[in-house]
Amino acid sequence: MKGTVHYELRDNIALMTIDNPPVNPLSSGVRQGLTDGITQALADDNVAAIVLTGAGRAFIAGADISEFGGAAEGPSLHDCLTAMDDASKPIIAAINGTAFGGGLEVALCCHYRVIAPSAPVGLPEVKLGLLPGAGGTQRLPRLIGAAKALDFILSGDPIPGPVALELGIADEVAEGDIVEAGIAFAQRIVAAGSPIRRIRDESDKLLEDRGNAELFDQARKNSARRMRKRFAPEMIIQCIEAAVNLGDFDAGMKVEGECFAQCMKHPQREALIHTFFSEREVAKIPDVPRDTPTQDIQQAGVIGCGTMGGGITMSFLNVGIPVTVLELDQEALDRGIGVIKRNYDIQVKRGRMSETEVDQRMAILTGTTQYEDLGSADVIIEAVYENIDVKVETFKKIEAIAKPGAILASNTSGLDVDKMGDATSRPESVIGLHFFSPANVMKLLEVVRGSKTSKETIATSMKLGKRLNKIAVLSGNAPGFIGNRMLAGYTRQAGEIILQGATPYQVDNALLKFGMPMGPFQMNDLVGLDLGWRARQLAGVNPEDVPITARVADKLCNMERFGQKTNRGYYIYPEGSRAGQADPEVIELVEQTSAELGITRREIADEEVLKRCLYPLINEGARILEDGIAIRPCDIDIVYINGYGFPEVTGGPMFWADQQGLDNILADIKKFQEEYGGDIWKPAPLLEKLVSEGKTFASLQS
Ligand code: 3H9
Repeated sequence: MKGTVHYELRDNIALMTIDNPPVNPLSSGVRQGLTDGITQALADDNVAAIVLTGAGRAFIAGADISEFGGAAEGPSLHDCLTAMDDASKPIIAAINGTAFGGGLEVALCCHYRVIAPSAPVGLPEVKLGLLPGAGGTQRLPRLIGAAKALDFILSGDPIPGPVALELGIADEVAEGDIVEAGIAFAQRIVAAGSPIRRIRDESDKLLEDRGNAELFDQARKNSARRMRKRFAPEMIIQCIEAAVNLGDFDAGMKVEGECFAQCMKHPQREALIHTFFSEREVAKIPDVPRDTPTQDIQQAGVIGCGTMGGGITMSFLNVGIPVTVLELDQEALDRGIGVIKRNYDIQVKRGRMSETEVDQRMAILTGTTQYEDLGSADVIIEAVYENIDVKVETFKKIEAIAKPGAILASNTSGLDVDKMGDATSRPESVIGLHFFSPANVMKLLEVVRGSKTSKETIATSMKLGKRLNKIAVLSGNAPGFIGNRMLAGYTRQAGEIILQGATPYQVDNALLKFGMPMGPFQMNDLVGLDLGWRARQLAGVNPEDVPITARVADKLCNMERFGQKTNRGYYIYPEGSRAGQADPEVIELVEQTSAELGITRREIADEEVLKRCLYPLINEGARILEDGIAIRPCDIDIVYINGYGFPEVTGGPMFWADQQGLDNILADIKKFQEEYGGDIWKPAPLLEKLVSEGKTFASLQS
């Protein structure tokens, strides 16, 4: 059994300490230990009260989610909690650190709660496609009222100790030694002969909202907006509604049990737990052990203060790392720094940041036009024009001024990191750090290892990613890395489909319904249609050599419709709005382009749109695994969820593919190969192998 609970006597108080490193989830051994400890304390006449705490940095991180779906050993959590709730001696939770999910539910089963100021408490189950299924949906509304419980459980966000006290979740905030504070609290309770407070028996707060249908309607509306396509929020609302309207605790627990079971069976639950573990798995690199030495990053240099450079700079400033940002001339520098300041001011206006915080960030930002000023930086990231010759020249300049051992990074989105490394005499220090736009917001950081990049450089970069509050995923060095290599097929298919009969709006809507935050044409409008058009013009590509899937975009650019930046692209954007409107002129342009190319247009079903856009991701993903560019399928999932908006509730493209059945996907890919031909529909050998062996991508995980 996993985990244990230490039991000791401190005078007349039984101290139980949960020990299941690193974060004390409620694994089988912990449940057993809790049950045994309570039994022992109740049987011992010398024990007047029980104090429960956690060893290390957490109180309890929740149920052990790695146990879900498997055969459960030891006592159930419910039996364990009932024993605590029914105990004839007071139990005091001394919340030393994180109390999440089942961990907070354990604390709510205790009769009193003393909390450390820094200890976060939360019920984050909704983020895993679940609900607090150990009485949380019934006890919390009894303690803090239904409205606050709805907000707390539906957001899943943690709150610190003092806020827990304010809300009524904790009875006391204790500075210093939390165990001593818990014991002192217990002794006071015993000395005063205070009655045991069982939340299950309270109902005053519930009565305030009995029959208040408006409260639950509003919660439904809010969660439909904030948690689009999620199954768990409705289940949570039903449980709290039951707590309020049924009144009887056991009847409410029955509803909670049924709703929890529905969540457990739902594919979203499996997908979201896959995502949770994958986000942690991607940090593990087989040939770069955890104890690989890393460098301390105290100062950063960023080259270029345009959209990407500015966003990267903000990512560092936001975590307190001073940045020197370089631009070619003073005018561009002033403009770039001005944009950074304006972005922060917007945050202040929206109430997300204080003026003081902005001042603190701006105070650690230095602008320069001289490369020498980057000489003391521990990491230098170039965010110059995406062209290999420009990048190589930039790396020569960086190498001339960078201090020995500094990390020399490129923000390239797909160019050869080795070519940049070879432009220097220290390719071991050169690495790709591919941020996603807007870089200060997007969670993904693709870390690209060149063939000579050292393990120290990789380990430092992965650690830096975490410090910047990003999820860093390691990619091999091949054109487009993981994300953009896969994206190429997706956007090309979207381009083909509109020439064959769909409109850009149909394609976008089909993908929106699937759960993408925006469709491929909305994305093109956001990024700017002119990027590809300008690159083709610079390269002198003849109009007849322009790929057919870029023809419509180029025509739009010839009409100066560059996308959102000009308020027109595939969509029309009314002044000041980012919500595009369909434009009949664009449909005409698409139809005209089909005619010019001799393509007969036909009805295309949304299902075909989806398959043709999404299956190239899977097929290319399989090739990326074969080539060793991504370490595991979950690395691809995390790239796609965090960098490209692939719906989190699907678990990412590779996990989703397993759930669809790889045999079904392969059969469709073969059908598309017959119909449309081209490399894109050549089945990846790995996909064929997995199907022939009856295996899934998940089988490659270990
Ligand atoms: C629940 O409670 C349901 C109940 O309501 C009803 C039941 C009937 N289980 O994140 P870290 C592992 S649902 C198993 O890197 P940090 C994690 O995988 C649960 N393992 O550390 C990692 O393993 P490894 C509700 C868990 O300090 C290691 O611990 N609770 C669990 O950055 C360290 O994790 C949650 O949703 C778990 N519950 O952050 C809380 N939690 O080292 C989920 C962690 O092998 N957990 N692990 O990669 C968290 O939010 C963060 O892990 C926490 C620590 C904030 C606790």
